[in-house]
Amino acid sequence: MSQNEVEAFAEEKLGWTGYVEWEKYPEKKSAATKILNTKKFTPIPEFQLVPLPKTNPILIGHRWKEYHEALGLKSVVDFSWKTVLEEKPDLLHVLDFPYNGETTREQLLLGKITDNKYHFVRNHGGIPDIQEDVFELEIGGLVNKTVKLSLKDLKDPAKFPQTEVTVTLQCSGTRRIEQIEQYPGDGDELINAPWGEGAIGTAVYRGVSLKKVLKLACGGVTPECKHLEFIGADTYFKKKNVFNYAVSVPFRKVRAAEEVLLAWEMNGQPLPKSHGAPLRVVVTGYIGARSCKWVYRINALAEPSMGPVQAQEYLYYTSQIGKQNAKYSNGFSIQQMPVSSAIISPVDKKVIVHDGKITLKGWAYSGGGNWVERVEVSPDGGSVWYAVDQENMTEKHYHAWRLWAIDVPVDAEGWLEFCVRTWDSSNNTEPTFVRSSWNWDLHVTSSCHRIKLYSVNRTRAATRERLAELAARQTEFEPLTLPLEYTLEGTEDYLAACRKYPREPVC
Ligand SMILES: Nc1nc2c(c(=O)[nH]1)N[C@H]1C(S)=C(S)[C@@H](COP(=O)(O)O)O[C@H]1N2
Ligand SMILES: [Mo]
Repeated sequence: MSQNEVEAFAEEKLGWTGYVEWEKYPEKKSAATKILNTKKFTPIPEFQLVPLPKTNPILIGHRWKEYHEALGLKSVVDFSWKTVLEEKPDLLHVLDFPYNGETTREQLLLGKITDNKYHFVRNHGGIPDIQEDVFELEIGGLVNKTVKLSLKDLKDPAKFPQTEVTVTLQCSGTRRIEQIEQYPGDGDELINAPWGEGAIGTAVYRGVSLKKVLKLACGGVTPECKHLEFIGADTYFKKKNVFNYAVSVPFRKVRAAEEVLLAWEMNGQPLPKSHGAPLRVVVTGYIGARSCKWVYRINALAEPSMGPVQAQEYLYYTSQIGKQNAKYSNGFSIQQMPVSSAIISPVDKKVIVHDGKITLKGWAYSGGGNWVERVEVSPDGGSVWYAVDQENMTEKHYHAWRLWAIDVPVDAEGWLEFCVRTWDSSNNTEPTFVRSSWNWDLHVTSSCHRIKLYSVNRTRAATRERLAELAARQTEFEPLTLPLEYTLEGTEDYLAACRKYPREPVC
């Protein structure tokens, strides 16, 4: 690439490192496409039909790093990783670039509010580095007055009333690994991250209501306005085309004052860079994708955004749709998050030695303005259900999850399947099996979360005896699959038992 071409994609403004404006310059977009079409890139990796590597980071985003490098944006890749190591050293690094980091089980259960250090991150591109004092938000399109607002303006309580809302953000890819394990689907160019149960987190966001900003700064929107589009400063690639991240939500949603915020503070701290500093959108009850980070422009539109993240992704297909017939128009656009839950402790395949009760813990959440009313756990795959006591659930919020814990009565021994289901304030509950709601893009895995535990019930005499024997021999029960080193029964006992109840029937 010539020096001129690299310079063509220079950063837009001083103090806005890592931000290249694409949406305003169609010629610049086609110049970038031309360059991308002349290059070869590392193929999209297979990660569904083969076991995931046991490395950390788990997956490496070679292709997206190369896309950035091809346009002279390698420094964005480097800055992103440096920021991750500073802000998120303890997450599970599911994909190194664009960065996708998952909250661990231990971190998830620490409390109702997720520490900023532990809150998951989902990126579609690099992390921009924008100075707060030069930052401006532009609001245009179908508004009565186009405006540019500095962060100082937005933060001035005399101009806009401020608000704090406790919000759970959930990526619609949360628990995707369960779909992948049963039936692989679209891998995506970006890599549809193989998330477990930790692409969810809860924080208190401080900011201003978008409804009020539109009213006070723009004199409202025009009657044709149906969607509000949010543009983020990161660069996004789709089939060799280049964009800024763009999504939209209906104006109906924005009209609820506490439901769409422009936020600069997270849990009492300045918004971290990985979460969208200096300003992000927070859309309550919607899939995480709509909560645009590094938002610098808002467009009032007559129709949903044509950005690929809005128009071509986050689509929910029927199980009849797949690689053979998927289009952008034949899946519906996922906006509100349905009710879902997960068992976080114990982990799948664990041996539990107990006295008739097993403790389970996890999260439960519902979007779309619904809240969690009841969490139920089954120790037998879904026939018998026990409800979690209200006192063992965190407080109810309109827009946040509830953490829960329960001691489930368990008499049976051996492998048992436990599952959880949640009922929300509209009496919605979860599909029974992964299969019931598998979809090609592997979104919204909201079916009952299932784990298998090996139950060893000490209240049973034979089990108590075996455990006492093991203790006397200073031998551990686990690993489960390792055979006992000593004989299971003496010859005399064996013969006595078999003679009392002979193995052969009588004639
Ligand atoms: N600008 C921009 N905003 C974005 C994204 C992105 O890649 N770029 N990712 C979205 C997705 S898919 C999710 S799930 C949430 C995650 O928010 P978090 O990283 O703050 O947890 O951010 C959303 N906002
Ligand atoms: Mo997401």
